[in-house]
Amino acid sequence: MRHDEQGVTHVIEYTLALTLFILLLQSFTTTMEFRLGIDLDSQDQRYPAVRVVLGELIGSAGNASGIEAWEALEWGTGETQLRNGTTVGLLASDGVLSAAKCQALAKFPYSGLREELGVSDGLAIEVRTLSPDARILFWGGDLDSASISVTEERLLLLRTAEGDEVPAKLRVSLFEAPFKSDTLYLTEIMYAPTSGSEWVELYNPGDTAVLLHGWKLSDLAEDDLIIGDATVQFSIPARTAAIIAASPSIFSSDYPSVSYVFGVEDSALGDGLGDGGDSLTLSHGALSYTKSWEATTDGADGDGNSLTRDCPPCDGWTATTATPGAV
Ligand SMILES: [Ca+2]
Ligand SMILES: [Ca+2]
Repeated sequence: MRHDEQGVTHVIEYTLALTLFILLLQSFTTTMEFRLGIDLDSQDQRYPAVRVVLGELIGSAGNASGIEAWEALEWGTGETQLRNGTTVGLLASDGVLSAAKCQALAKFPYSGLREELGVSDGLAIEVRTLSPDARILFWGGDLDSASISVTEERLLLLRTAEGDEVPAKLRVSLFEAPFKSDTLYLTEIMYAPTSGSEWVELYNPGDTAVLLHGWKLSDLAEDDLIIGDATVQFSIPARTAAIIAASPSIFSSDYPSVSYVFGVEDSALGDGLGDGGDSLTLSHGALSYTKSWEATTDGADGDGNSLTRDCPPCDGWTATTATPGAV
């Protein structure tokens, strides 16, 4: 009997030892997978990638189709892009960051520049002066909502508009986060102009340019896609207001100082914005915002005023002096 009991004990001990061994092996394997997983993860790929982006941004003076003063160019869609053998060198000029080029970056649409730089992650670019500690430029996606981010910094000189050179920091981040949807606000409606063209104002509050492809204006009768002249870039730069006019040429001759003027598919916003009252919707895919008015209660009914939104995201609208292109 004792012999059998010993045998059972040995079997139990053996089983326990085997179980322990398998558990240890499993946990070791899991750890290895975890470690290998981290090594192969895109997180680690971001470290070299962010250095490549930094190098691209400051690696040369930049040259677009032979035009070196490209900071004056528009960067929506169109022929003038950085590809096809041209160098990126977006922010540098003679090895020094250029304030003008930093400003010009606000005209670059988000997807366009990421494509130029070969980035599939979220991308943010920031330039700060060191003393005083002040932000000169922020371009890119919403870093605050990033779950993972990799940042690389470089100390450089920034040449200001006045020609001074001050110490600054260029910071590039690649991150994983839901992309901030490109959002435009309807901010002003001239539905009953005393003369000239009906127009509406759209404002881009973001840090990157918004491409206008697929954005639509609709009144109660008709939908119109926003369209651009083939000779102009089809985007609204960061923190800029643009005008969509029934007749862009008439609007531009009335307001020559407004830089960003686009039209719609035909020569009317909807079927023409009703002078007595109407409803206007700005939409893109699932995004949609509608403003309705009655001339008798809301005003701006042919007296020279326009309906102006109290602030870009505000609910309130006021009949007041028209300020096309300014928010
Ligand atoms: Ca009208
Ligand atoms: Ca305005």
